[in-house]
Amino acid sequence: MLQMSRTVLRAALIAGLFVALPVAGLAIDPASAHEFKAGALTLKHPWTRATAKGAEMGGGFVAVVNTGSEADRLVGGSFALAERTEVHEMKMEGDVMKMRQLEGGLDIPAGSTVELKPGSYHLMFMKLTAPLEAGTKVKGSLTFEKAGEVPVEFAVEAIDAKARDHKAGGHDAMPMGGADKQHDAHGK
Ligand SMILES: [Cu+2]
Repeated sequence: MLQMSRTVLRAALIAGLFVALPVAGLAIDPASAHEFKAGALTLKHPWTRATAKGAEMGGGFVAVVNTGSEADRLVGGSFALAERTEVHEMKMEGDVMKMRQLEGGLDIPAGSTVELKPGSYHLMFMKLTAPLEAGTKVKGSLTFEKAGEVPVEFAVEAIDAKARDHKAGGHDAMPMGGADKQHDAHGK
C-alpha cells in the first residue's frame, strides 16, 4: 500500500510539473501576476524600479481598480526601504516635466481604474534606506481614505523598466532618469 501511494504521489508530482510548465512558459513577466484586494479595490502589480547606489528616491507604480459604487481616495502609503511615502503627480507643463505632491490624495472614482505609472501619478518613496535591487520584492502598503491601509509587495523591476501600458508612449522619461542611458552603456 505504501508503495502504491508513493506511485500516486509521484504521478501527482509529474502531473503537477506538466501543468506548471506551460503556465510558466506563457508568463512574459512573472512579477506582473501579483495583486492585492481590499473591499471593492484591487491593486494590480505594485512595482518599482531598481535604483543606483546612493539614490534618495524611488517611484512606486500600481493600477488601482475600483469596482465599487463609491469613490475612494489614495492618501498615502509606506515602503519598507524608505522613510516616508508620498502621493505624487507628474505632468508636462510646456516642455518641462513637473512633479508635485498631491496633498489631498488621489481620487479613485467608482467603477474606474486609476493607473500610477511612470510619467504620471506615482508613489514617491522618500529617503531610501537601501538601494532597490531588481528581482526582489519590498513590502509596503497603500493607504486609502475608506479602504484603509492595504499591505502590498512592490516588485523591483529593472532600472530602465517602463510602464507596461505602451500607450503611455514617450511620457515615460523622468527627468531624474537621465542616468539610465549611462547605465545601459555599461552593459548592465
Ligand atoms: Cu514624485
